[in-house]
Amino acid sequence: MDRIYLDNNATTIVDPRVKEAMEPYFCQLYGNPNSLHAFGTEVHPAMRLAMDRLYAGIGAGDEDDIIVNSCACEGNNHVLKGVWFDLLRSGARNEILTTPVEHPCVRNACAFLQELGAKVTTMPLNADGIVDAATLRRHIHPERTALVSVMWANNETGLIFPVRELAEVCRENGVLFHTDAVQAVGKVAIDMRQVAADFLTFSAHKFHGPKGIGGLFIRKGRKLTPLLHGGEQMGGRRAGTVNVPYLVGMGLAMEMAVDNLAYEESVVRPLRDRLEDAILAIPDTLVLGRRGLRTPNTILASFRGIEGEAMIWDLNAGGVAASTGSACASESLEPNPVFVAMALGDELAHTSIRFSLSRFTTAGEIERTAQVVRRSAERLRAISSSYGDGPGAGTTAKDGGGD
Ligand code: 7TS
Repeated sequence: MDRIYLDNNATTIVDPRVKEAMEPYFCQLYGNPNSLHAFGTEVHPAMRLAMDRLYAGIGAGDEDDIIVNSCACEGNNHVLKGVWFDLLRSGARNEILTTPVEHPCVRNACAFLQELGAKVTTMPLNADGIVDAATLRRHIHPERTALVSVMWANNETGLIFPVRELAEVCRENGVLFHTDAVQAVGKVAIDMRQVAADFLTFSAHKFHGPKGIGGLFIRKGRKLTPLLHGGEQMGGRRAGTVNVPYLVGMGLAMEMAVDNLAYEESVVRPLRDRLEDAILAIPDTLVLGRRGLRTPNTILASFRGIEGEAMIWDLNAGGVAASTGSACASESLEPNPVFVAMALGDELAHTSIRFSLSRFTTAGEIERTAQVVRRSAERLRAISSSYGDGPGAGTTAKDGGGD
């Protein structure tokens, strides 16, 4: 039985064309691009092409910088800690505004900076599960806020935050704006000529590129203290020999992700909706953020009376790979923070399952997943102590229902 991979928000398969494009740069064109001899210089055209593809992919201007780094965790840490050194630590403007549903690399870096003396304010989500411009306006104080960090699309719900408006509010107030666009690349069009963000992070392995390489957009003229000091790579903004094969792969993956945007809408979104309808046809289920603007590939569902972890194991046995939410927190058995932030209660927060599709997902896989999920929900509820006819019938009386 073929396995079905529906955990694409954790990572994606490397597109075979990307792998093929990377291959010559391991054993044939392996020079250090900083070397002056031919081994070094002969990789320059491929690097330039890859960089051009990154600039085009997010609509960056010639004078903006894109720093190639190791992953989005690095990019996000670079922004937050760089701004700490540049602005926050002097004390005059020492506040970061963020959200309760950022990836742990943002939340934990903020917590670390708080220990050093920064003031971190977490803005509440509105009823639709996002932070809107009105909320930001209520929280922003130009005399004390230095940086606002809000993700473009949430990795658990797929909900899209209004970054264009948020960035405008920041610019009007003279406050820096950072957005973690890891889950947005290849799902929504990104054009930094239209969005007044100062910093944006992305990661190749979320859009069918290799793991271990990412990028950080820095708007023209913005200062940002480096995280890694050393050589003059990336104009001195990020030391370390550039991973040429991975950069070549990330460039092509970015171009393909952008070319694929229409397919995401015309094929992936309807497949996602089909699976979502099948889930909601099961009693006492709900899907978070259904009314909002979402990326085309993500479902965050709750199955009342079923522990998320139990269902993941059961689905896995049935050949379907899903997750309880972010893989970075999946071993902690903590309630899902998105459920907590959306005030859906602790009980439901333990029942979350995330399905995330990609352009490689097929209609046949979705049909089979729908069956596996339905059978799994029936089986697990039959033995659940907190659901319907299970051994502990009647112990909870909470409304589920499709959102
Ligand atoms: N930011 C967001 C929004 C993410 O979803 C992730 C990974 C990261 C940053 C970290 O990216 P990396 O390049 O450092 O790996 N998110 C998930 C997830 O949702 N499940 O597993 C990993």
